[in-house]
Amino acid sequence: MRSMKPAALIFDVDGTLAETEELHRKAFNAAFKEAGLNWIWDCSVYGELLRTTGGKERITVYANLIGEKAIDVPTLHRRKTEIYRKMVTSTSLELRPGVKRLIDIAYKQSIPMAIATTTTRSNVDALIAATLGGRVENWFMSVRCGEDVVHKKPHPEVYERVLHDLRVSAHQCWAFEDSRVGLEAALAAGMPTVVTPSLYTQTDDFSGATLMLSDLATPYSALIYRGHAQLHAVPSALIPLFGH
Ligand code: XBP
Ligand code: MG
Repeated sequence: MRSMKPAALIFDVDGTLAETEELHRKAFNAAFKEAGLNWIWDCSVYGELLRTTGGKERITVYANLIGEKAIDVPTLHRRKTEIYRKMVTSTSLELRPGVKRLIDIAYKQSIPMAIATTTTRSNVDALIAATLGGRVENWFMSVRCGEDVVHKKPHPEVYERVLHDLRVSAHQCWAFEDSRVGLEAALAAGMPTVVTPSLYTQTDDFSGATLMLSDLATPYSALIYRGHAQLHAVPSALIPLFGH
């Protein structure tokens, strides 16, 4: 039986903590331009490419798709990461509604928090410094990123690594995700999952999620999903965390 107090809260980053994918897309395009490539990923192309998790993997899939062979993917991606970091620190990026409040409440209640993401670690460092302030380790007891795994989401490896770090059982924790691929990873790791769909994932299939919310600030609101208003009961273990 699930205990009342969650053993840990494990957060995805892109799309869940903040709406970052547009910044990623712009950083990719800027890196392509600098490298003299005539590639422009518009929103619709990027939406398709997001099915591939991980920036290096995404560049490789696209290069294969258009038959471009002579691409130095690691160098191109390194530059994209530098550009993205600068964008994060120079833009007034905000956490999604309710994220800060949830983190503050969990912090005060000494509930361990962690990060399970497919993005690059330095992107996470920059995002946390720009939004929560300070070092990511000040807030999160385990931070596992794209570099830490062989298989990125939807494979559960990144969640399994976090669970191992924290020495907690999957079913006693809660995952927070925004996408189908992320949800699949969390479910495959055995975790109940709260989904807050983001800009690029509004039409994803979220079957299997324990709870779906438009954002973490409005847990009792109706979520309009695929044309239907859905009311969700917040599981009892999470009620103290939403501050209502
Ligand atoms: C989302 C991703 C990432 C970013 C790009 O990660 O798929 O690949 O789009 O980041 P999350 P990199 O698991 O946080 O939703 O270029 O650093 O890979
Ligand atoms: Mg995500």
